Amino acid sequence: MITLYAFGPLFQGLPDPSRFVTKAEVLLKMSGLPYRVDLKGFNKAPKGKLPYIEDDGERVADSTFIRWHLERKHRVDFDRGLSAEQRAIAWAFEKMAEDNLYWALVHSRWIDDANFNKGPRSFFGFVPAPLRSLVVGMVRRQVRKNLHAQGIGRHSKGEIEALGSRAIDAIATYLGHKPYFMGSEPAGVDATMFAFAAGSLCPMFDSPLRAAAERHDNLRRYVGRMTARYYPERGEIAGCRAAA
Ligand SMILES: N[C@@H](CCC(=O)N[C@@H](CS)C(=O)NCC(=O)O)C(=O)O
Repeated sequence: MITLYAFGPLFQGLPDPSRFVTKAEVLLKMSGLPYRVDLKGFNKAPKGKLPYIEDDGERVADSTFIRWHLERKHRVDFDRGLSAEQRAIAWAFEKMAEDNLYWALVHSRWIDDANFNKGPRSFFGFVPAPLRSLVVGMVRRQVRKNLHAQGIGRHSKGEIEALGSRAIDAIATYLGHKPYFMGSEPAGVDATMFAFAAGSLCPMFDSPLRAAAERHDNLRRYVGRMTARYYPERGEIAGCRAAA
C-alpha cells in the first residue's frame, strides 16, 4: 500500500496546510489506488519537504514526481481525453500556481503578523516554551530569505498581492462555467487547482488574495464540487459546501 507523508488537516478544516500535500492526496484519490497517510515523516523527508510517498519500498518526493510515478508505475492516465494542447494549458496553469501564486500565499501566511499568529505559529507548539520564540523567529527569517531568493520577496506587499490576485483571476477565468478545470471530467490539473483555490479561500486568513478568490463565485462552487467528489466526509472545505 502507498504511504503519503503529510502534515495533516489544519487551518479550519483544510485537508492539509500544504497545497502540495493536498494535490498529492487528491491525485491518489483520483487514481483509486489504496493509500494511507502518515503524519510523522517530515524529519525523514528525502528533499526536506512534504509531500513524499513510499510505494513498495520506493520513496518519491515532490508532488509532480509523485504524479509521474503513479502514471508510470500504476498506469494511471490523469489526463485521459485531453488533447496535447489542453495538456500544455493544464501544465502552464499548474506551474503558475506552484511557482508564482504559491509564493504570494506563503508571503500572506508567514510575513503578515496577524495571519502568521492565526496559522503557521501553531506549527511550533511542539517546541519547548522557553525556546519557542527563538525557533519561530529563526524559521520566519528563513522564510523571508526564501522569498527573497525566489524573487517575489523583493517586491512590495501590494505588488506581491497584485501578482497573486492576477493568478487567482486567471484560474477563475479559465475555469469559467466548466464543472472541472479542463471540462466536464476531472483531470490531473484539478488536484492542483483545487488545492490552491481552497488554500486561497481559507477563511482563517485575511488577505487581498482571499478577497480576490472570493470575488469569483465559480471558484467557490468548484471547491464545493471537488469537496463533494474527493472529500465527501468533510461536508465543506474553506467555507465551500460540498455540492454536485
Ligand atoms: N515542489 C514541491 C514543493 C513542496 C513544498 O514546498 N512543501 C512545503 C510545504 S507547502 C514544505 O514541506 N516546506 C518545508 C520546508 O521548506 O522546510 C512539491 O511539489 O511537492
